[in-house]
Amino acid sequence: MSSVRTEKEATTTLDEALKPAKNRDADGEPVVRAIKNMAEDTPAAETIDGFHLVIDALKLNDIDTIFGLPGIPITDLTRMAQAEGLRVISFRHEQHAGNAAAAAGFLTQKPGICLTVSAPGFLNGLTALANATTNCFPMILISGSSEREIVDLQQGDYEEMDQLAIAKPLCKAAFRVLHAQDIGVGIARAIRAALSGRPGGVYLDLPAKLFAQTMDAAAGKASLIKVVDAAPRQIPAPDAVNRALDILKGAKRPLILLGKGAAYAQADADIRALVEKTGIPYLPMSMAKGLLPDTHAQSAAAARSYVLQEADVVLLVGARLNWLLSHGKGKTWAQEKGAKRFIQIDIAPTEIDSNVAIEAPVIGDIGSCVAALLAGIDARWARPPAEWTGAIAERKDKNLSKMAATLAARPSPMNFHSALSVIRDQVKARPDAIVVNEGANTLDFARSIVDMYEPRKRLDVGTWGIMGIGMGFSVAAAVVTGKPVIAIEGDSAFGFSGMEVETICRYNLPVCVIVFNNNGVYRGTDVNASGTSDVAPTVFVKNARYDKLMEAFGGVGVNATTADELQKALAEAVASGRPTLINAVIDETAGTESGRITSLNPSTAKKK
Ligand code: FYN
Ligand code: ADP
Repeated sequence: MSSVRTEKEATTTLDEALKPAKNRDADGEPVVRAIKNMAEDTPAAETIDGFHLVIDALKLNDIDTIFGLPGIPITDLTRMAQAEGLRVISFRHEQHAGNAAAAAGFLTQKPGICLTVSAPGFLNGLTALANATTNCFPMILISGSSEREIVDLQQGDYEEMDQLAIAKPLCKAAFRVLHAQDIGVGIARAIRAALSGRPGGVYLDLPAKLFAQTMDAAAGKASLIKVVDAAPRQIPAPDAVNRALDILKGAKRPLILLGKGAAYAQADADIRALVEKTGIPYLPMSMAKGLLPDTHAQSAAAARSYVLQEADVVLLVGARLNWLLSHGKGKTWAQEKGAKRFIQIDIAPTEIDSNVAIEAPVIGDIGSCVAALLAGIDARWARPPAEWTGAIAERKDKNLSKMAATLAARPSPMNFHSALSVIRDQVKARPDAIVVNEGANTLDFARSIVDMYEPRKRLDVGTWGIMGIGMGFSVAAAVVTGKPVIAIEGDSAFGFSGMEVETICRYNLPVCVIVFNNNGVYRGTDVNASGTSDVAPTVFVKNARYDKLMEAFGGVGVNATTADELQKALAEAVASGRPTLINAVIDETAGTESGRITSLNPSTAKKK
């Protein structure tokens, strides 16, 4: 059976399937859908099809939103899911639907669902699935696929591809369901794999034929599984906790490093208590900003280099010693001065010693681990020496006042600092707003300039430093939280997902996109050394009006050439909740190659 025929067959049952009275079983539960054979005078035994088993299995597990893009063979699944009360957010490209699912997973601790068509749609979603896995965000990519018999014999089916095999190395787990009676198990396994242990991405392959399969409705209902305790608490071993406490107690210059795992864990009160009761200075990784307000006296963010070099004991909470932390080695950590001692809280035991020796691993979920450490901190706890906290405060104050002076300037045209100072003030006024941030310079400057005040309010390029998350993350943040979203976008970064402004307008989401327009990647001043008429590879159309894109779909577009114009437009956007795009015109000479990670760029690193 071809996938085209499958969808056609399914469509003949759609009108019937959409009748509300048949959406409930005798108990009024929205669990199974009965489809009757309309060709017969007497109704056949009540049956349920694959479409509805998928929908009901998701609903049974409290999944209320699907991000996706319809097409063969899942078009009817999107329609039926919507008819059954799921929120279906349709995108213009699967990568952004996938990014939305990943962000939703991070924000809610429920796996975000991305639904795509076969082969090309699946591949478009795969980047987001791999990125979610890399970032430890729980999501499930559900893709329709072509017929197994034809794919396996490589006979050239419509959108033929062995999707399961391709997905496997790029996610935590991958499953395929061939029979309607296994849909419940397939979805339960996908949910468990996404949420348990280190969260991540899961692929679920649903061949077209599955959707039209029918089975007895009662048996179908009985086959569904409500997942119990999908992310079980993992209590750390008492000796591991004591080992960590002993090292922490002996520290002269301790530091707590909070990562996005700590933000994901939703153990906000205990994490704050751990920091405040111990009195230890802390450094948030970018997506951990706001776990404690960035203005907190113990934040060492503005003395980053100093604390990384000088700390003698570092407690990592949901942060990996990967490239973002210079692998715990080298100049950044002044390792030549003598070994630093590391304590690491993580749910994944294999993360330990991945880059440097970890003297005290504390394995478990962050909530349980932090609570266990807290239990060992009593009134007799000796706070860190004033010499250490004082030295940090001194460096921090110096950096903060230098930054304050830079932010106060009002150059024309705007530079990154003057534009970001406006956004900083707006976020201070609306600390519940969610900031989405991508780019190179736009990312790096925004990270240190825009203070965050609440947990999980900052979504950015994450572990891979990936461009293209902007509009997908923004849509998810708005849909999942209902809060205003401020997307701070480099002009290059915005280009990866820019078409999704139509999605933002279509669902009338409270998203304000600010494009930092300096006419190119990094900046707009590169020249083509070959003498041909093409512009340099990093240069875009000069003076482009990104605001017109938003206007094209009925949103508000503003061209802001001064900080005052930007401030007014942003305040109006946040107050009104209307989809808005502000084209913030930035000096095209502003911006350095690759922002603050110039050293990773082989040629610029060599020149330095
Ligand atoms: C931080 N700083 C501040 C403040 N906050 N100064 C004043 N005021 C405030 N509020 C200081 C901080 O002490 C550092 O100075 C400096 O600003 C930068 O701090 P940041 O941003 O925290 O850290 P840094 O060194 O830039 O790098 C850390 C990083 C980060 C590697 C974790 O760069 C990062 O997340 N990079 C991701 C980059 C990425 O993915 N790019 C996308 C691809 S772009 P010093 O203490 O003096 O060092 C493709 O080209
Ligand atoms: P950052 O980029 O902010 O440094 P990372 O993504 O590198 O953060 O690290 C997040 C870490 O948090 C991962 O090693 C992951 O295993 C861990 N983690 C995620 N959720 C939990 C949790 N609930 N409990 C314990 N560890 C967690």
